[in-house]
Amino acid sequence: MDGAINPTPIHVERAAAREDPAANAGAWRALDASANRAGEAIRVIEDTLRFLLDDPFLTQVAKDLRHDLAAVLMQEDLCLRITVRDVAGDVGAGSRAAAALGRTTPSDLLAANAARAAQALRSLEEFAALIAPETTGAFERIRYRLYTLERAAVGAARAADRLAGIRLCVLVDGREDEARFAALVESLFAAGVGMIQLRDKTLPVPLLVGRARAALAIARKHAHQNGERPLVLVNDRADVAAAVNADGVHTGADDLPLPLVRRIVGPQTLSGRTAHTLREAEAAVLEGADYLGIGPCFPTVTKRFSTFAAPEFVRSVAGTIGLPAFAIGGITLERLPELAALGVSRVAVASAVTQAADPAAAAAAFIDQLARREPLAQHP
Ligand code: TZP
Ligand code: MG
Repeated sequence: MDGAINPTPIHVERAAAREDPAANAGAWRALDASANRAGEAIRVIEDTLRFLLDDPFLTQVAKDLRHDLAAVLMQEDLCLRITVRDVAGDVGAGSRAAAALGRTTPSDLLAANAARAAQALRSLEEFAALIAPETTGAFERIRYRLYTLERAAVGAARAADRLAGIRLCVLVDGREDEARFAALVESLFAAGVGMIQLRDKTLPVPLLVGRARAALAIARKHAHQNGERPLVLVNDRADVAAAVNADGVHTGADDLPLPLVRRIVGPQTLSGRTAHTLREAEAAVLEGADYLGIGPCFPTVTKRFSTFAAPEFVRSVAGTIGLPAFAIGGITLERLPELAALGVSRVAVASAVTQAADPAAAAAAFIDQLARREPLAQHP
């Protein structure tokens, strides 16, 4: 029969291409180029996380991805692709998009290289279908892992920027009435507090909304010339945070899962998460948290706990997680050196500030002592 009417079945062509690389040299060359591109792009992501963002955990995630890609590229004779490489004969070699390489920040680098890696992985998937169909699923899985890494990496870069310079978060309850609450918040912002978290487990929601709005109005009055102002976050209630347009929401294991928090508060609002173990901290990073609360470090009057964060846990989060992490629970001025020795540079404090005779002075003392620690790395 005529080949145009009854073409060779695809699976026969694929089998032929697989047995004889030359039979489908174009697909092999596309696969070879895509393999190189994907590996290069993931390497740039890894180096950005490693050298610009100092993020050991996400660097490891990128490295695992790169190694797993290399392992897939060794399967089913895919390493034969090098035999068809023809750099001199590549009609696309040397052409460059006009706006290429106009990258200025770590986020730009991460976004550009994640896009490049995703495109290359999609290309790998399509061309592998012609040569080694068994491997397409593996390329697809790597592409999905890349999307998760991208979200976490871009989020970590953004969080580092947004929380740069903020080392103290003060947890405030609703106080006896809004006037006293407003006076406390006003005095904290005047003392230089850059972040508060409204945490009141007993206040009815309408009153919580009122306190959050009041705090945001006070924060706006404390705007600096560059437009930055103190941040107001809401504990537990993503709905309240979204409704009042708060700067963020802080949740834990008993609250909504992080992806659902994000659905409620949208892309701009900071989403913080409490972690009690390194695994929880890593999961929160991969699920898109903007910062972590780690603890409880010490016994506290504010919340009852049966177990406390081991120093090794605090040290491991401080040493491996690049996302801003606030130690929490029973933290006093006197305990800061002990925490600093574990690598902690940010703390979240309630009673030591809000139950002090002079909360503003207590907050100022925390800010002062935390600022004496080595400055946080500033990203270009
Ligand atoms: N999560 C862990 S400890 C804690 C929370 C909300 C309470 C922190 O308050 P304090 O008074 O600084 O110990
Ligand atoms: Mg909670």
